[in-house]
Amino acid sequence: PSEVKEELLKKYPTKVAKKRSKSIVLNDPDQPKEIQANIRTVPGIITQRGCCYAGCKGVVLGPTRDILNIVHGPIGCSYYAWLTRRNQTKPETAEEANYVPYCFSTDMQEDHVVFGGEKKLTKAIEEAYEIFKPKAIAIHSTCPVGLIGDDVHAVARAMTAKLEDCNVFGFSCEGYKGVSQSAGHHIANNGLFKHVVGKDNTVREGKFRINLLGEYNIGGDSFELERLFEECGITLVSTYSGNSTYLDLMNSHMVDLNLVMCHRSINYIGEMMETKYGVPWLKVNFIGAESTAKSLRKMAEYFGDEELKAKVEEVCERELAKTTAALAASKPKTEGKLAMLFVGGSRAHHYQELFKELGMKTIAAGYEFAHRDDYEGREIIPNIKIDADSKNIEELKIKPDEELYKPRKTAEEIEALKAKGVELGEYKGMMPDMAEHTFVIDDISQYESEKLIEIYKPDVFCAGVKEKYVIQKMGIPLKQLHSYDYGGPYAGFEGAINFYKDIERMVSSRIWKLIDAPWEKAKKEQPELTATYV
Ligand code: CFM
Ligand code: HCA
Repeated sequence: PSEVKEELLKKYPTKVAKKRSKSIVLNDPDQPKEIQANIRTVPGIITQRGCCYAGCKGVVLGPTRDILNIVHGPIGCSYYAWLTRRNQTKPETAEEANYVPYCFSTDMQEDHVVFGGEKKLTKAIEEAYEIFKPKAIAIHSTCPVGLIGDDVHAVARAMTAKLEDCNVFGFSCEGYKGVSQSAGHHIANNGLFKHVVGKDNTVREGKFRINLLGEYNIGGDSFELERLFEECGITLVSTYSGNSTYLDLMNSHMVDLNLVMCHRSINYIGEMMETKYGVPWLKVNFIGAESTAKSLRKMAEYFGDEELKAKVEEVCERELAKTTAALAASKPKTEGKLAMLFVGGSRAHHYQELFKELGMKTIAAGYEFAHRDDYEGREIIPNIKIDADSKNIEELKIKPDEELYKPRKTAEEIEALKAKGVELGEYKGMMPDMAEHTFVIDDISQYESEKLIEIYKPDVFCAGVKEKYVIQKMGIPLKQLHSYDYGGPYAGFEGAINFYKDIERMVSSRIWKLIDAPWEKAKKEQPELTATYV
């Protein structure tokens, strides 16, 4: 494996190789576990990353159906992100507001860049309000807005004062803020916490009230989880933010537990809600049948109610019988195969569970933009160096709420839960779950991906749409773990069954090996050209 690392770095200029070297770690008990993450990509390298605006508007805010998201910027920023993330939503009545299918943009032009875009933004808000009468409007700034200095927050304040019963708030989530989507998550978390959470203090019905943080309903994942909570007798107040509504988010501090799926994108809300209101959070993983059962059981243990525990047990046993049968059908074809996973910030960890169930080994994995704690565990947070790029992102100072702060568990109860394996406010990261002698690579480049593929010839490579076609042309099936390639859901028990079937098909097909990539074809047909063109 150390030769593999050398091979990945060999072609880089010395300085680049030195830098990339710290982001490529062999998961080995004798090697230091520290990985370099959340730093700028070397210019010129083909990265998988997106931008801050994508993390704020596309990821965190986008899935809430009745917050009207206006993108302040050139039309391309909005158009490119229009419905591409596959976050589904299901209004409860035909009349209920749903802005998810729409694309709202100020369509900034050159003269706005020269003379300012605040007037145009004000007009866009007025127009949207006139037509839709939304309860909330969020403004998302893209790169030029920050460069020319439009004050979207002043516009938002003025419009909140002017419009009747409409909360307008802005996000300074210009694409270049921070080094990746991750900055946008943080900005979105801060904005939601400042402008939305805590605005509705109604105590909702239900004995066991929770939120599900960091689950965005891609391909219908949240629907499957909602089904499970309902069957177990759990009241889901809000999901952040799959299939969510503005009202649910405003009420979300009134729960007794936050479950955290995607730690990277939403841990800030979990932490802030705990500090201000006393709601603890529990890391879960609903990807994989066994992980789903384990997560549900932990949740039941947290509430400690015997009836709930029995109900959860009943649901798990019934569902596990189905997933076990499905697995028995797929596993003979998947067992022993190799997978590589390079996705944003959580799925590269969570989906290893599904591959384990299929008997497949994850030989290399990494995140596009996660931080060291998502790799190494939260205990290293105090050791993370805060660089200038991170300092750029506001850290909210949160204090306990004078009326509503109420710790949900005593210190003794928290200790007792820990002894039972239910550790609150903890995430141990991806590395401890990976096998020895596997590679962990942060912000992998296209070049490094290609080298890894040449060396290991994995049976499936998991990444996004930018990687998909290049890698398939290398003869390797690529499973999109962002959009699910138009499939899913993959969460929960039903999701596991869908995943087993889809992966079984992908690793059994020889189609990609039978097709020559255009450059291979050219080499065969006109060998004399290869020196120049290939
Ligand atoms: Fe969390 Fe996500 Fe992910 Fe993410 Fe994303 Fe996504 Fe992703 Mo694409 S919130 S970090 S910023 S699990 S959009 S639903 S698939 S990169 S691994
Ligand atoms: C984003 C969204 C994305 C992109 C997916 C991809 C998603 O980061 O802006 O690269 O295929 O999940 O839609 O991560």
